[in-house]
Amino acid sequence: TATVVPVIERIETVLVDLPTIRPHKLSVATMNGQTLMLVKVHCSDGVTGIGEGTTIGGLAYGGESPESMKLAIDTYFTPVMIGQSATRIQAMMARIGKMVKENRFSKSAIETALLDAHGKRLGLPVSELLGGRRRDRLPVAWTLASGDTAKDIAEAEKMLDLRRHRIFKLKIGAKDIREDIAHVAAIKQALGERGAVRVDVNMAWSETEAAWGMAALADAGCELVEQPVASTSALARLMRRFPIALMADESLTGPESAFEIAKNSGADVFAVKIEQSGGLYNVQRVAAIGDAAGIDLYGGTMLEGAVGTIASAHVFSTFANLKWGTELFGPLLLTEEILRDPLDYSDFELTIPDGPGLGIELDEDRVSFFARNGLRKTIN
Ligand code: MUC
Ligand code: MG
Repeated sequence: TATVVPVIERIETVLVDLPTIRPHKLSVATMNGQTLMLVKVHCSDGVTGIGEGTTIGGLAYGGESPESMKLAIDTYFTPVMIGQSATRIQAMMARIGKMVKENRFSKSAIETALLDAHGKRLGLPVSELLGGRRRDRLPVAWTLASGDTAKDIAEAEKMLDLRRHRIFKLKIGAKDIREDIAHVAAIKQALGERGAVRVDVNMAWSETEAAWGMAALADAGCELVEQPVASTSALARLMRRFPIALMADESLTGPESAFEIAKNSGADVFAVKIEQSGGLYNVQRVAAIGDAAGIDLYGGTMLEGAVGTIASAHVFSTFANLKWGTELFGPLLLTEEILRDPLDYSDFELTIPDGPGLGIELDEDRVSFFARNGLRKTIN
């Protein structure tokens, strides 16, 4: 008998607004909360997959917002997907790509939901659909971004005591460069060898500021600087001039940009993100380019909630090399738990779930409770 291929029947989206544990201050925006755009893909075999999209500070970071992702999926993705095979995920992403040119974050959310559904259908974790995990746990960095040096030191000490994090990423670039360097130096001095210190400038510096700043950061004991400048050619010019690793983040928007950066020797490290790359398969393409070019990998975040974080964890677990660990702490920045069973963050690492699909289950009551007004009915 012929196999009956499950098809996509229905797609739902919802915005979920959650508070953060404290204001999160980046050079581009201060976040007091995070909005999760959750998507559910219902298939004809009764299987449902979940995906998530987030941004940082609404439209402050890039071209998509949670609201625009919802609109794009409801209006443009859904008609292209309904009635199509639920199991041919790469063909589906190519089909969507023809109708939707940009919208990488929305594509990541949809691809996550398709992979979650397919994993549930086959009884396999998403990591196994992607070639198989090489590790069950991932080191997780914490971002210090309260805007206050003493508060940041106290927060880092707490994380060390809890054995939750020992890699700290400091958000700088909003203040005067000398003040920022003094802030980094004070934190590194307080932590010593107990904690690694890295910084993310989120493109705030000019090339001259970056040249001065990178030398000073290296002296302060900072081991890595993330996207000090916006321009990719400036990044390339800053390479190898200072004893500090240079990481590309905003410049890395998928395989094509990965290839360009690699070709121009434009980074020591890639901050790989499922949303920036436009999905999990694209993340694997970016990782392959990094590996081929001798560029180290780091598992980045768009401060996703549990769904996007665990989708990221599954694909990062398949990397051959993950030299700089991950920053998959997004759920820990939120005051509210939306999973039935909370994630396991312990001993400085996150455990990647081993159940089918993403291996997590939403607490639907809590999701409905925090759903944006008027949309509460659409998720179930
Ligand atoms: C970014 O630019 O890397 C990741 C951690 C964090 O605190 O903000 C992000 C975004
Ligand atoms: Mg960054």
